[in-house]
Amino acid sequence: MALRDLWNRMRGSDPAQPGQPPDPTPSEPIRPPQPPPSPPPETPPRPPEPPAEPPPPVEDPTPERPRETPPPMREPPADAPPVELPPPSQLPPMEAPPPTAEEPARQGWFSRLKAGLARSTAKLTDSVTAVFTKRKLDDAALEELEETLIAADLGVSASQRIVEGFRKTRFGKEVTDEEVKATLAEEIGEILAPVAKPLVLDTSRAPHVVLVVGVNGTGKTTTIAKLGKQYRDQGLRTGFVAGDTFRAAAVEQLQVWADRTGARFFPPAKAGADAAGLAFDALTAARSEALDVLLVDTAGRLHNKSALMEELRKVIRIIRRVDPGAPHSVLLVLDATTGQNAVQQVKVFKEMVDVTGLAVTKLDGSAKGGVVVALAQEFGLPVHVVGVGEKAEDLRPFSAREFSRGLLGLD
Ligand SMILES: Nc1nc2c(ncn2[C@@H]2O[C@H](COP(=O)(O)OP(=O)(O)OP(=O)(O)O)[C@@H](O)[C@H]2O)c(=O)[nH]1
Ligand SMILES: [Mg+2]
Repeated sequence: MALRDLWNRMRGSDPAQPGQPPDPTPSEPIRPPQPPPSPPPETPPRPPEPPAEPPPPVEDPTPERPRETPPPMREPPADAPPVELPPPSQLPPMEAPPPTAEEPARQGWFSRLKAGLARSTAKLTDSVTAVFTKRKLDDAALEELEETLIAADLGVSASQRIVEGFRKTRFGKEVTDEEVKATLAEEIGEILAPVAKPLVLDTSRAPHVVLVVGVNGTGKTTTIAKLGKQYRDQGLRTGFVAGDTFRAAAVEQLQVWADRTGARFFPPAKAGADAAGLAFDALTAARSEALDVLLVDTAGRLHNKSALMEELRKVIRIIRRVDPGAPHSVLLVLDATTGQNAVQQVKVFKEMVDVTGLAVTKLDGSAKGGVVVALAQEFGLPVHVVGVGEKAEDLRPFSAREFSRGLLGLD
């Protein structure tokens, strides 16, 4: 398929394209919230104040938006203790029901993950059961297994790899569907293990900047909201930048989440304001306020691929004038309901920006959770989090073992 066609399909201009959700109409808890009738202004008027750093030399042919008076700089208390993140393995990645002990908490998360993956599980295990009810693992059975895996969105390469694993260890033996499921979970777990890496924040960056990118409707803004809530619960000072400046609804959506999560909110001065200029101002302010993490929302839909590419690159170029190491993470958000289309999206975004990790959302609404395996096999990019529901605690850290066992419906 030509790249242009691919892009058109990805950005949803092709009405035949499945899985492209319409512009979200917010309603429920962690669905993009309905803005309150008259949202209280979050950002106080900006007093005139000299910028923390001299304005950067103009480098871009496209004019930046005139720089507004910078946002108010809240001085961090002089005696504020440095915020230290526990090692990633100890991060409580999700809000869970109050645990009475460590194990019940894990079970709570795991059962939510399993429930979220239920549709993917059914698709995969129904076929496995149909093929393997006490059957000899011969060439025909292996071929059927491979077809089942491909149909469950694991991708050709991962499916072949898994089937080869079966061939080496089980060929000629009689197997039951339960044995096949357990072995599948192991094989899938091995593919996923190298990519199961948490999004590690380096708060010494003050702030660690996460640029959140992805096609429209994949869950970027919701993921920012969920992460913001989790970070707040970890005691981190978090900022949201409403870089999808063209859509007032997108800015409002993020504003509501900022209010709810107590995040510092950086809105554009006006609709359609230059996203790079906004990001520059926000990062400048976030540094002077010593925020720990700055989550930058971006537009998913621009009129064409090169416009989106240019906007993302410009945001990166401009924020590097404030912090040459920024963005410290580029999180690509993918919607699992689009199945193999997610694979194409990674290819295209990798061409545009240096994607450092993935968030895969809507696994709960999808029978295509197997695509995570295809992504791991094909790109090896870290999968930081998966979304299995709309509540904050449904954004789960990605664990290879939990995910692979959950996908096969195993405990
Ligand atoms: N079921 C389910 N829905 C989700 C999940 N993540 C996001 N959503 C929903 O997906 C819809 C789109 O989410 P947004 O966060 O607005 O997506 P976006 O990428 O910011 O969209 P644009 O701003 O239009 O580019 C919303 O209705 C979300 O509630 C998830 O893990 N599970
Ligand atoms: Mg959005």
